[in-house]
Amino acid sequence: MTTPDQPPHRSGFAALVGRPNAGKTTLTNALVGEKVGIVSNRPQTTRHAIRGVVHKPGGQIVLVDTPGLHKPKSLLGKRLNDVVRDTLSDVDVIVFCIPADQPVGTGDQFIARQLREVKAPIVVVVTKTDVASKKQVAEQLVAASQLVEAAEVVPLSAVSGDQVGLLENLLIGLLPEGPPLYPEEQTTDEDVERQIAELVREAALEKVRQEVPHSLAVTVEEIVRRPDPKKAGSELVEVHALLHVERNSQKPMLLGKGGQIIKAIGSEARAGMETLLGARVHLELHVTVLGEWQDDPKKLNRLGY
Ligand SMILES: Nc1nc2c(ncn2[C@@H]2O[C@H](COP(=O)(O)OP(=O)(O)OP(=O)(O)O)[C@@H](O)[C@H]2O)c(=O)[nH]1
Ligand SMILES: [Mg+2]
Repeated sequence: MTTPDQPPHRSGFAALVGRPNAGKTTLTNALVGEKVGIVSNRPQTTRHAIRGVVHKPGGQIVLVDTPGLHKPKSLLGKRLNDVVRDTLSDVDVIVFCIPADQPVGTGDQFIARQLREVKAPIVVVVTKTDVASKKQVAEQLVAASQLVEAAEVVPLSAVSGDQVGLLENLLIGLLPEGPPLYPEEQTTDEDVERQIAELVREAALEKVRQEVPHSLAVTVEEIVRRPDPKKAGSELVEVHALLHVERNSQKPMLLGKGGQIIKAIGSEARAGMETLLGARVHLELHVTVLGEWQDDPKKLNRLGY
């Protein structure tokens, strides 16, 4: 119920779009206050639309983090762009992310053109202000405003948190009146299996040579939960995951000398899983070759893309 001195509750969907590496997922995680999506300095880290829910007394924002829009070089790339386009037609607000530390370029113009057909209001966010000079940020704000007709332009840093709260209030103000769409305790609709697979991919992305990240996909083959023999009343979760690469030559790049790299991937991913599950995790990783899967519709379907 609303009273005259209490503004109405608002709720709806806000899609984050921008070129690969713009900081969309980092911003999503900062707004939600929890890790809902994986982050890396490699482009095309995010490969599906991820919902993250922001709960505030005055409103609820359902963020939809999307893959970076780019000129596709493979069937996977085309599918990723389709995920973004499907999302755009169905949200109340668009958050167009443009990094402060990189010049506005053809990639941003390509996205701006896609946004011309969208009816929802656009908030332009200049991201990563913590690593840009004041002058750079000011210039970027001007360049960004010229790209699209924006309802608002906000410079912020998801890493330092500067202006993130301001964006949150602004987004709530742009949503329609309505009750919460998700229950208070829910922060994402990602299922545990996918989150586990993503943690493995995240741990791998920055540990391998440049060519591997694009060719890497992770599937979870089995999750077994049993009582933890070392801790009464707790669970021990056994996870079997497969890391798929496209070529035989990429296998040793992922394994490393004496298995060093895969070991490091395993221990980082396991730590993330233990935080996620609140239980001890035993993680088994295997590397396998799935030839040229990025351009094979059947293989893409099998991998969930
Ligand atoms: N310094 C700084 N780095 C940031 C900030 N936001 C993101 N980054 C870094 O930028 C890189 C890309 O961040 P992501 O959040 O994965 O970018 P994304 O737009 O989701 O990328 P894709 O999923 O590939 O489209 C990572 O190395 C982040 O740590 C920020 O506010 N400040
Ligand atoms: Mg991302």
